[in-house]
Amino acid sequence: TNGYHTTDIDALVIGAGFGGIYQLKKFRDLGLSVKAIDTAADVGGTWFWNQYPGAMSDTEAYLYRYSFDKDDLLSYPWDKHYVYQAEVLRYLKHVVKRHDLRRDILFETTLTDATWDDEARVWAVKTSTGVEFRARYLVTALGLLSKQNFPNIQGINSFEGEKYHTGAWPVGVSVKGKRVGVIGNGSTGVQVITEISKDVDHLISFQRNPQYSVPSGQRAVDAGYREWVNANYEEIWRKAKDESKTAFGFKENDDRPTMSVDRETRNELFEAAWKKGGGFRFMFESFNDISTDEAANEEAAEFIKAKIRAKVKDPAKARKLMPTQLYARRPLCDAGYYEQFNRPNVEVVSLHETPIDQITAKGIRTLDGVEHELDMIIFATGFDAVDGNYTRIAIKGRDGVSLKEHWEPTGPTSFLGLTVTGFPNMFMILGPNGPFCNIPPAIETHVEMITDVIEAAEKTRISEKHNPTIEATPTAEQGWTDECDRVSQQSLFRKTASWIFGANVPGKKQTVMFYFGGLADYRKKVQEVAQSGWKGFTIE
Ligand code: FAD
Ligand code: NA7
Repeated sequence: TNGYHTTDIDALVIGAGFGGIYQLKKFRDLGLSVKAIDTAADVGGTWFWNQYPGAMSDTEAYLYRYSFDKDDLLSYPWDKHYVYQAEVLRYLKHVVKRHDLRRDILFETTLTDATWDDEARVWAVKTSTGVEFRARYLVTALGLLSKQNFPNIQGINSFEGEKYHTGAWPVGVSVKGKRVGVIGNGSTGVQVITEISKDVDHLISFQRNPQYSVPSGQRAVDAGYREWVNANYEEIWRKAKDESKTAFGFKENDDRPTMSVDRETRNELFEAAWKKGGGFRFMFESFNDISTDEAANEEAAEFIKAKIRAKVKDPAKARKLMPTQLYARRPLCDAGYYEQFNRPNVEVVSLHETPIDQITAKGIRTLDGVEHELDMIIFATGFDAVDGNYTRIAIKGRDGVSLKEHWEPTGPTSFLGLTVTGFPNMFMILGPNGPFCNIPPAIETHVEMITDVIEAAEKTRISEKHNPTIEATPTAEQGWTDECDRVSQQSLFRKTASWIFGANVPGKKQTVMFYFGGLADYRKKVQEVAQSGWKGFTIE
């Protein structure tokens, strides 16, 4: 009647990245009728969209994957310590094939509008292709780093060359022999600059705030290492999930403050971490207070700055690459980033010294009047993170209140990063205030909890006319929001503007977006909720 073709199903999953793929499988295992949809033309999520040169995971390969499929863990090959985009995409396609999931995924299909029907107790979900799903359960795996952030720079549309956002990188673009400008130098900017500098004619990195980056330690995997991983995989995952905060494959130091050792020892420990490689490792393995104590933070920052000074030969370039903020964003690592600036064809423009005036037909003009002529502009300007994909679509819960309206007064809130009061039977994978850590095990934790609570509710379903509802209580949502706020109080990340606290997009509310207590503690809380008979939820 409304022009839509209606399909009744038990569960609908939005998104076909790491989160959606696993949720689809779990629903199918539960015996529910289920479909997944994605705007993208194939599976992969992040790894479908981010095909820019150099795109790579900075979680080590052995932990940047699912843990649920034991046989696959032991047999699926990876030949480097960090996996590049193409390999992660290949892996996710392999998982989809292995579990025969593709037949239930609709691509190039976007959720535009979802409304809770309180009488029928179903979600009415409209899509861009004219299909309306009526689903008893709705799981949104929309991605926390998925909605691209384009800066609002004057003249952006007048540029006559090529322009791309790294998060929507078209396949087949070549930078060879071109004059390329890169705006942004976070994780993505660092990766793209490191990869393309050798190929371009000329590269200009436009940097607002220079970042701290440490070596990744990328290298080939030898057979002995892989054997060791395979022999210890169970234990490796147990430690990552249940004993670690970041789940990056090392034990965070819980009891050694930076200033508890003398300068020489301190530098030895920094040097050892630098040699091992890995951004999270550098920040969290040697000392317990780099991200919470300003004096400690400064010690780590000074160590990295000395490395930058030593690596970058031209003092003028080195000065522009020198960070001025706290070392308190998602820690970066690279495979030779600073070294690229020793190439004569690679320049850095400090946007603090010479801000962008406007983008012109020919390139980028800075306020000193210089017009930097370019063939291509790469926007490595990040994402409207965490809630960006939620607030741009119309999701309406009980009484017609939208998620956007629910979140407007306070910033995005949830119970456990999973559910929101007033939105029954809707679950987010890595919604606001989920754990801040390596993502695949966080996703598995979410998917498994969602599946378990739905399984419990399904047992109460007495007839087809009585659809159960699961809803977070207002007290539970408020309690979790307060807890996330409390736990993040000490973090220096909170004092440094970045996507982690919603501070990278102009006009966006700055607020707590993650649980900073670590994955192990998070999983304990989830287990307590399950064991208590789903305290915090009302199941009817
Ligand atoms: P995504 O992979 O983002 O998938 C979400 C999907 O939902 C997308 O395909 C999107 O098209 C779809 N979608 C969104 N809205 C709609 C809609 N309305 N209708 C239909 N479909 C929709 N994490 C780590 O832990 N370690 C790393 O090393 C790491 N490296 C990263 C590097 C890059 C360059 C980026 C961008 C992210 C990285 N991440 C990393 C984070 C990464 O996003 C997660 O690890 C993981 O891939 C997220 O999976 P997901 O399924 O939750 O979301
Ligand atoms: P980030 O970390 O948000 O970095 C974005 C970069 O873009 C950063 O250097 C920003 O400068 C810069 N930026 C953003 N807007 C502008 C404008 N208007 N002008 C100039 N420069 C701008 O995104 P990434 O994609 O690198 O990484 C996001 C996550 O994805 C990462 O943590 C991994 O988990 C994967 P700023 O520093 O804010 O001054």
